[in-house]
Amino acid sequence: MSTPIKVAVTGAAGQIGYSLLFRIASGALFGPETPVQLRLLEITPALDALEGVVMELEDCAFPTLDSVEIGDEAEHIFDGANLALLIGARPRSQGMERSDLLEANGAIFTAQGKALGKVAADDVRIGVTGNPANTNALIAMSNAPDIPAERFSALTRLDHNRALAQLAKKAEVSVSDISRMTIWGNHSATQYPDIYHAEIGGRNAAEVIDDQAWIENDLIPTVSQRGGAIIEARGSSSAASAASATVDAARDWLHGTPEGDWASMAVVSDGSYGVPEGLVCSYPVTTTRGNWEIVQGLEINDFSRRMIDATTAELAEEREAVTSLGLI
Ligand code: NAX
Repeated sequence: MSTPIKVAVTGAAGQIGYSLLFRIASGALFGPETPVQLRLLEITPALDALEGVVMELEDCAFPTLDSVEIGDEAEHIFDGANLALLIGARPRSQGMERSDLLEANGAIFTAQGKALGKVAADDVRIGVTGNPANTNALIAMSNAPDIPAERFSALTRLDHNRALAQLAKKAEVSVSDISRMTIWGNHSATQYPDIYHAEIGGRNAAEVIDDQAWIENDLIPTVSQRGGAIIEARGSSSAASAASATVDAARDWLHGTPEGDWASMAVVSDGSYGVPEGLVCSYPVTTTRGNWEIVQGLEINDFSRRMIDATTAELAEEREAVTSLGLI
């Protein structure tokens, strides 16, 4: 067995946590030879429930689970973390304005960004799942100036996986026949699932499908509104699929995207593809050993341009809102 990896998870007693922790503890992220030390952060009232989750983790007797530490103090839980998965966030309650939501989450992600900056391991990578994920990542990143901005990302892998599944169904192929799917922009209703560069068995997916109406009226709304459809059907928001996407995203980030393929990840923009610099925007990226690079040189057609501009305009508005709240 190799040196244990410290994985911090926030919102650990929540729905996503309940799927995610068992995947990580069983070796789905680092394999059967790497022990994992889980460090779980919750708000004080949720610590009792978290104790119950810890009992269940113990009862699984996972050989790869080295230890579990729980608590409600970010600086204690993030101490030495090599990977921090920030899942816990304040959901929008009835009557809450968007600015109230940004402010409530701002308080969480400023504090967690500062704590990570103080105590996380030198090689820490931080993945934000809690919504509004892109802007929460921007807030955490801005409050941890000693951590390189490239170490932060927000989750758009669930949207990516949803788009893969829809395309596979339409083309009557397996998801494993599809490569180079892209989600651009914000993890929100404005996100843009782009299949103009995707490939099915090595052929251009948009050409194979040859149905622009399906792209505009079916694929894009189905993927961007999938979260709402799941809430309606299940009575609560997507959890297992979000946990699975969180594992996929972290695994690819740390271990690399497959040769010839890429992943969608919201990362800090360097201005590529006309996205304003500094926004945390979903891009097609390739990764190797914890580093990512935005895929360059893709031709952007007029339709894609409009879609990318709309979703990045929303990100820019969110940035303005959190700037005026003094959060970044
Ligand atoms: P739950 O409400 O089940 O769990 C959230 C947990 O976070 C709760 O246990 C709560 O006590 C905890 N929490 C709140 N504030 C905290 C803080 N300051 N420190 C530590 N823990 C804190 O939500 P769940 O279904 O697990 O979803 C978690 C987040 O993921 C939500 O913001 C949700 O909107 C977001 N999602 C993001 C997705 C994505 O693709 N980026 C998809 C799924 C999900 O909707």
